[in-house]
Amino acid sequence: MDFIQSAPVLGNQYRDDPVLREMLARSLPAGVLAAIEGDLDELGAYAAEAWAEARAREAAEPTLQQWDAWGGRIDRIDVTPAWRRGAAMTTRYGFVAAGHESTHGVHARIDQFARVYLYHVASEFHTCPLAMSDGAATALKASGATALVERAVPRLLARDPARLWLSGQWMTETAGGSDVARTGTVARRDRDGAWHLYGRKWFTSAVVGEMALALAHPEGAGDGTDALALFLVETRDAHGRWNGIRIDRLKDKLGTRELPTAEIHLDGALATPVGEPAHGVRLIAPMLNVTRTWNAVCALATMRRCLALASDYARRREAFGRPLARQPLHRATLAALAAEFEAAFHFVFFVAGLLGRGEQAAPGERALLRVLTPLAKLWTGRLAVRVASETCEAFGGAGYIENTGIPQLLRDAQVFPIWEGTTNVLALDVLRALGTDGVDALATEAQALLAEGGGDRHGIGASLDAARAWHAARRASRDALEGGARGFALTLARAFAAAVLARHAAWATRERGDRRASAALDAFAAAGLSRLAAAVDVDALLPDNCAP
Ligand code: MFK
Repeated sequence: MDFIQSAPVLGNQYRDDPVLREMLARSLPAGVLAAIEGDLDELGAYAAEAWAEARAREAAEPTLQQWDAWGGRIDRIDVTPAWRRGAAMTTRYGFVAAGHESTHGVHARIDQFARVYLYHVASEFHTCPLAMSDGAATALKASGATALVERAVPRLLARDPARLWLSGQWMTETAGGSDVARTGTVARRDRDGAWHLYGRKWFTSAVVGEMALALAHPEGAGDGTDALALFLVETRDAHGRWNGIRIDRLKDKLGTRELPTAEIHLDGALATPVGEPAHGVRLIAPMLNVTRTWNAVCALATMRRCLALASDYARRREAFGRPLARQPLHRATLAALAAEFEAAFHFVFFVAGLLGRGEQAAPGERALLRVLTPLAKLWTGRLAVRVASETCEAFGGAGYIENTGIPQLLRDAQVFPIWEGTTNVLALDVLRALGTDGVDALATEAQALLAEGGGDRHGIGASLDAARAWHAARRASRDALEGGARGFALTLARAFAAAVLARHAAWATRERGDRRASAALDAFAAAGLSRLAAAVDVDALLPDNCAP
C-alpha cells in the first residue's frame, strides 16, 4: 500500500506555548494571570479547532453583491463563517476592550495582546478591523473631542455583540498610500454647516464596520499634511442605508483573502470633524501607533503558528531513515528561527507593556514608546515573511500545496511589512522619532534592562554604540542617513530586543531553571545584532532611469 504522510496537528496554542506562558508568568502578578488564564486556555483550544476545521473545508472568501434583483444598489458584503463569529468572540474575550479597561491596571495591554496573539490566525484577519477599532478608540480619546468620544468609544469597547462597533481607518488613496499628504478626498460644508466627504478611498478593510476615521482635505484649506483634517464617518444612516458610500469592488489580494478589503467612493458622506478641521495626521497618529502594535503582535502570531506546525511535522516526517526532528541541519534551521521569534516576541510584549503603562500610569515613557513602536512593526513584519517562507521549505513539496494550509501563512505574512507603513517608511519614521538624542535614550534603557539581566555578555551595548556613531556620522547628510535607515533601524531593534531577552532569560534561568530563553539569546546574538549598511555605490548599481 502507498505510504500516506500524516498531517501536522496543532494542540492547544496556549498550553503548548512556553514562550507566551513564561512571559506572562514574569510580567503579570499571579492574581492577574489567574484571572485571565481560563480565557487564554479557551483561546488556545479555539486556535487548534479552527485550524482543524479550516483544513476540512473549502477556503471561504467574502463576496460583494452590488445590485439586488430589481436593479437597486445594495453593496452588500457577505463575510466568512469566522468573521460571522467575530463580534461574539470580540465581546466575549475583549480583544479591543481589555486593552482599555482598568481591571488589570498597567497590565491591560499585555492581557489584551496575549488574547489577540492567540486569536489572530483563527480570526482570518478579523484582527485587522479590531486593530483599527482599538486605534480609533485610542485616537478619539487623545483628541479630546468629547461628543464623539461619548458616542463612539463605549461602542468600540463594548462587551455586548449587539452594541459593538467596528471602525475603519480610511487613509490610503490612489495617490497616497505612504505619502498621506496627497489625500484627494475633499470635505465640503453644506448650508447648515454639516460636513460631507467626496473622493475615493482605495484600501478600506472595514467597510463592513459601523464607522471609520477618514482623512480629507477641507475645501479651501492650504496644501500639505497640516491642512488635512480627520473626520468620523458613520457608515450607515439612521435607516440603515449607506451614508453616501459606494463600494466599487473588493480587492483581489495576494493574501488576507478572508478580509473584505474594498475600494469605495465617498459621495457626500456625512462626517464629523475630530477636533478642529486641521492637523489630521497628528490626530490620527495615535491610531497608527496602536495598529502598528497590532501588526507586530499578529506577525508574532503567524511566526508562532509556523513554528508550531513545522516542529510537529518534523516529528512526523521521516527521511533518510529518521524523523526530520532528529536530523541536525533541520534541527538547527528550526532552532535559529525559534531564537529570532523569541527575541521578537519579548520585544513586542515589552512594547505592549510600555503602551499599557503609558496609558494607565506613566505618560513619561511615551518618548521611548514612540521609537520602539515603528521598530517593533518594521522588524517583525519582515521576520514573519522569512519565518513563513522557511516554514514552507521545512514542509518540502507539501509546503507548496494550497490545502495543507501552509502556503496561506506565507501569503498572509506578506501583508505585515506593507500594512500600516512599509519597512522603509517606518525606518524613516524611526529617524524622525529619534530626533537628536533618541539613540542615547534607547541605550540608557537597554543598559537598565541588562543590569536586571545580569550584564552584557553579547555585545549589546557595543552594537548600540556603533548605531549611535553611525547616526552621528551621517547627521549632516540627509541622503546618507535615509539611505541607510533600514539597516540602522534593524540594528536598534535587534540590539534592544537582545537586552529585553537578556532580562527575561536571567529571570527564566533563576526562577524556572529554564535555559531556553538563554539559549535563544545566545543564538540570536550569534546571528549578529548589527545590520548597519556598509557604503554601497548605489548610482553604479541602478539603471540610468533611476538617476537621482
Ligand atoms: C490587515 C490587512 C490589510 C489589507 C491590505 C492592506 C495593504 C496596505 C494598505 C495601506 O495602504 S495601509 C496604510 C499604509 N500607510 C501608512 O501607514 C502611512 C505611512 N506614512 C506615514 O506613516 C507617514 O510618516 C505619515 C503619513 C504619518 C506622516 O507623513 P507626513 O505627511 O510627512 O507628516 P509629518 O509632518 O511627518 O507628521 C505630521 C504630524 O504627525 C507631526 O506632528 P506635528 O504636527 O505636531 O509636528 C508628526 O510628529 C506627527 N506624527 C507622524 N507620525 C506619527 C506622529 N506622531 C506620533 N506618532 C506617529 N507615528
